[in-house]
Amino acid sequence: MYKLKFLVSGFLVAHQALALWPAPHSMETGNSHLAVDVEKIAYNICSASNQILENAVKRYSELICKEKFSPPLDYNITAIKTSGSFSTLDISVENASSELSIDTDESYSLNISDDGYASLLSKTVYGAIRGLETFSQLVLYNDNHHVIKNAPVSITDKPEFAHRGILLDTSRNYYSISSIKRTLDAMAYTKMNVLHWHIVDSQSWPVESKFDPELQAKGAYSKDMVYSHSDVTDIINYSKNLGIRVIPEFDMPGHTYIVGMNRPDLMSCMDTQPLWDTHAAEPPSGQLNIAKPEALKYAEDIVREYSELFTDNVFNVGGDEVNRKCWTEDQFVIKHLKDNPKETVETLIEKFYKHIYKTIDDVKKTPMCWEETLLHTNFTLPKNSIVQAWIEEESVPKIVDMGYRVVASPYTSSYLDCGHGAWLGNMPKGNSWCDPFKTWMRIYTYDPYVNITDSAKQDLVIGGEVALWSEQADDIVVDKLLWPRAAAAGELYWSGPYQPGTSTPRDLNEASIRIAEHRFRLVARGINAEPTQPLWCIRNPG
Ligand code: CP6
Repeated sequence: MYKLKFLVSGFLVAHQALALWPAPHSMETGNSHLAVDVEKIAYNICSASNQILENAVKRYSELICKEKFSPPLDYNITAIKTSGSFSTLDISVENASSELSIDTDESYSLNISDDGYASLLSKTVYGAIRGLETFSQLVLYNDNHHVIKNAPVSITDKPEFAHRGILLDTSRNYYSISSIKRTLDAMAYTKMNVLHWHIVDSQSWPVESKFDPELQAKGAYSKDMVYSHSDVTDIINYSKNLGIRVIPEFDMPGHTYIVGMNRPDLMSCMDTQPLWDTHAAEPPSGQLNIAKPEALKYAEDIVREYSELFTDNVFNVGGDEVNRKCWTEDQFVIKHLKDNPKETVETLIEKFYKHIYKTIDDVKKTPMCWEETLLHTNFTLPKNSIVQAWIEEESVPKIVDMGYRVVASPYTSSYLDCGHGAWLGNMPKGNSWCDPFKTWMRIYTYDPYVNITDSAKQDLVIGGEVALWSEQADDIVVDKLLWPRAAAAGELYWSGPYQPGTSTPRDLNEASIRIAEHRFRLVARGINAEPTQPLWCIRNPG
């Protein structure tokens, strides 16, 4: 019964409203269908412009010319009768000079009249990019012709959350630049706007370092598996053209074993490999030795070099899964504490963070970190910090209660890497972190406002991320692990968790048809996204 209802309602909804993903803030549609000669659409920039907007118009006009996307619902529908033709898209932005940041206004309005004329209005070029994506989703292919259905179409749209991200871990396994760019493309198709680049970790250091070239020489898996400074800049520019920010993470003081390949003198507990599980969250164990001033200086050098390379205002210094035992059992730390009886491991941790966050302040960046830095240390985190929750849903209200901005990514609904078993002979059988598998529906139905009723506190929830930790992922499988599940988060954080104007959760049944379509759209655009259901369900409603 349930299935029957869901198929019927999905069918009706998809035909009444156009199947956009993510759902726009508001949309009105009519009954006219317009024929489109995609080669002849006039795209006019009717306002101030810049290179990013011109690039976006060129990109979308080419995409629309190339794409022949038939929504699966239309496969067995005969030719749509058109009553006019589409000719012109006029684009106007209010301010062509605004920067891409957490404060960027991404709102836009798009109106398509039933006589074939459309206007796209936005405050910024990034809003125009979101509107162009919507426009591209309205141009469909039916019976060997392009068509815009249900004109007049009137859309006003804006994101619920400013930060809508994907974490990509390029340390456990390497990702080619082309696979990162393909991922960025898919993010733009889904109106996601932050690549959280977890670039280094204990297992490899795949990025060029100028202050200490031995770091990547000894830390990368191979000399081919290194992002040079110019590769990074290329990826940042590519992202910026899509309206996507790149926030790098240089995780410290834990998750740093690889630094010890080059500078063992700066490290603690590098020698506990058979006992890694008592000294680290995963092998290999090794943390910066926080009792050594040289280690603090080295961490500072990392922040200084990469905060210059990565141009976004936010700089993430990790701080997750720090293991105290790694230091309480370290001979150097033990001696240091004996010689300095006023100090403890906790005061050393505080001193380490003070040094790092002062450096971030010196270089005029906004710090970002994992929740442990705020919740599990005595360090007073600067109030402008952005804290990323991952351990439990309850961390989100805890962080906003303390007055900090939060990015939600509880592992219970945000971790895309899990579900295919333990990855080492000596890891426990099964993995409670990973169960159950995170389906698109589980991701979609997470409520980032859970247990936060105060609207000022809700405003501190600036968005969320899904994470592709890469112990068992690389560029061969990245598309199917990310898509379309990441798109569930794309709509959650763009459209918000509730039906417009209510506190009722979004309708999974209605979303199921649209996400199935979005998956086909991603495939049409070269992303190897996995299907969410048999085609039969879409073609045989009821
Ligand atoms: N690596 C780093 C990881 C994880 C984290 N940090 C992680 C923890 C639990 C799960 C998945 C990933 N692999 N640096 C936690 C933020 Cl289930």
